[in-house]
Amino acid sequence: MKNKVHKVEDVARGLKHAQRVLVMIGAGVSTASGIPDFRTPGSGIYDNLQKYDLPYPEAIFDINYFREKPEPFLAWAKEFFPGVNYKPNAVHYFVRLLLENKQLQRLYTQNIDGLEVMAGIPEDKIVAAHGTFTEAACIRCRGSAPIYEVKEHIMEGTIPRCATCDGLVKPTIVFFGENLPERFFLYESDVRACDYLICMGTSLEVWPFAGIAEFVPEGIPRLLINMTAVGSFGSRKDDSLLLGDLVENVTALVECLQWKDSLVKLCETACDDGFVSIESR
Ligand code: CNA
Repeated sequence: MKNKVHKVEDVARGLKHAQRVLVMIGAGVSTASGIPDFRTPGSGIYDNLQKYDLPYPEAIFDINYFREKPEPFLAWAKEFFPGVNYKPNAVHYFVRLLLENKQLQRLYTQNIDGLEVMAGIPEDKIVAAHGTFTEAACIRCRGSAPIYEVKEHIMEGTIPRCATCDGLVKPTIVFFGENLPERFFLYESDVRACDYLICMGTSLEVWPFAGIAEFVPEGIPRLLINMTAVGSFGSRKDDSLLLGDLVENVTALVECLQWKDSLVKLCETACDDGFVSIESR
């Protein structure tokens, strides 16, 4: 594994020539925006769920548990409802720069925070594999419900219910036990078409999302930028790993690609009170 941990300059040299970059990301990409991930010891959501008295951590996003006890998820959603407190960070804008450089084939995200769209990446370039907070539906009759009403309930601490059948309503983010959106299966052609894969900020514990990295054919360079090594990264000849803090590694990579000024400009557009720009890190 050690020999797979690359120098950022070498990674930049390879990435520069890529024309169809597939990017897959997880919750670690948004921690620099202030949204905790799932599994980082200490700060991750799973280590901070005692107040919800869950039988097991994943229960907060489990459809069967939600059916019985929606309150823990609704309390979490009140705190982390997208667009209320959070802004994209340098990692989201790095993907935007790949787009502007005409290198981005597609961005597959497990995140439900919508920060990719806020960073200016068009929706046809994004596959929100675990859904988003932009729509809501009844979990019993499947009828759609206005997301703004559901949001009002969440913010007021009341339980949203279906106007038709009185079933529970939730944002259409994908819970454990639910199917992924059909659009996710675009990955079958995307993995065959890409000439480079970048995977960032995910433990690769959740399937089938994690499988995208496996289905990329041998011989296609795969780059992992994450705190720790995950999945099978490091097992292939063409793998490289940049381990440690994502914003630091991405900023260093962007500098090598000579995109630093553009990144700073983009970050400044998101910058107002409370947002930490890359210049101040
Ligand atoms: P995870 O299992 O919590 O893994 C996160 C990974 O990111 C870990 O390997 C961390 O080491 C790494 N990481 C965290 N912070 C940093 C950092 N600053 N620098 C480098 N690496 C870092 O999260 P996954 O996304 O893999 O799990 C899949 C779940 C998480 C999906 O279903 C999401 O819906 C769900 N989730 C999403 C959000 C969000 O939308 N922002 C937040 C929390 C959970």
